[in-house]
Amino acid sequence: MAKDARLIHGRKLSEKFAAEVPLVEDLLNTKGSMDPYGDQAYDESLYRNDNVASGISSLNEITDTHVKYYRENGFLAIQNAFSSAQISDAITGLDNCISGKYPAYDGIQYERVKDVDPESLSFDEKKKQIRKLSYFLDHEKLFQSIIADPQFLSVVKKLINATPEIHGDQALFKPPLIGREKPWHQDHAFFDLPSGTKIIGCWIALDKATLENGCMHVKPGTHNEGPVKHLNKRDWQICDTHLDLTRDVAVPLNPGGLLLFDGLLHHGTPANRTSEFRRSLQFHFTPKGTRESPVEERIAIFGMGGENVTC
Ligand SMILES: O=C(O)CCC(=O)C(=O)O
Repeated sequence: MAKDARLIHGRKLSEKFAAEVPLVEDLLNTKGSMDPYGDQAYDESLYRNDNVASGISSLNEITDTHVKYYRENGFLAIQNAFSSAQISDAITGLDNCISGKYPAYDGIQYERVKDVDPESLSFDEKKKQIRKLSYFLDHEKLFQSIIADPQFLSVVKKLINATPEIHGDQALFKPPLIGREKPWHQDHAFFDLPSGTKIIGCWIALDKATLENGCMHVKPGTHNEGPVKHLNKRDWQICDTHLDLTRDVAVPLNPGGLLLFDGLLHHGTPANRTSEFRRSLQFHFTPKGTRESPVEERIAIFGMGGENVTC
């Protein structure tokens, strides 16, 4: 897959839109990049903990009822989707990418921590400053047991009702104490894909994802309400004052748990202020043969650059 075909958040925008959605421009004197937004204060009531999704217990339990549930709600949680061997391979694969085993690998993005060049730190200290890794599939084979898992792919195929093709690969670290909030958003707002493309996000817990350390929160049914305008605030996000917080459902997962969700579903994660990592993998799939669309189309649908915004 060509690197250009897989966009990460806010990248690859024409100059015209660079002021609205910042490019990850402030590259360090190293191979990594720095989070353009940083850890900003937010209202903690944007995330409720009183509605918690349970989901089904394994990939082979999926029935037509669950497919219907996904279509209506825009998400499905599967508690024991991947084995401990698959999860441990994935963690080793990420460690390999971080340790410099693949000299051409340059997909690390760090949390914005002042005055520290993370590349100068020891392996363990460096890991604690990583926000995310992208584009690792071209370098590391250890993820194959997950992304080529026939049961997993068969569930993805059922849910998007098409042969799936991978569009993006990321690992989201939410490191201890400094892992920042990812405000409410729709993933399609980050991808230059034609309107109406069936995108499915597959979020896989590598550590226990809890209410305390920043598990996923979703708003059931919002995927059926169309694209909404995003603005550039604490991230490329939905306006805080446009959110119906009564619809928030939290999705805690154990390692190996999987959240499948529609590219238009409103979702977000609070910050991690605990002393534990909350690492995850995130893959996006689209129907095979889906082609990119111009960035202008995406901005016309999702972006407003903050005009008439009161939040
Ligand atoms: O894992 C997270 O904290 C947020 C993931 C997410 O929603 C995203 O990157 O689009």
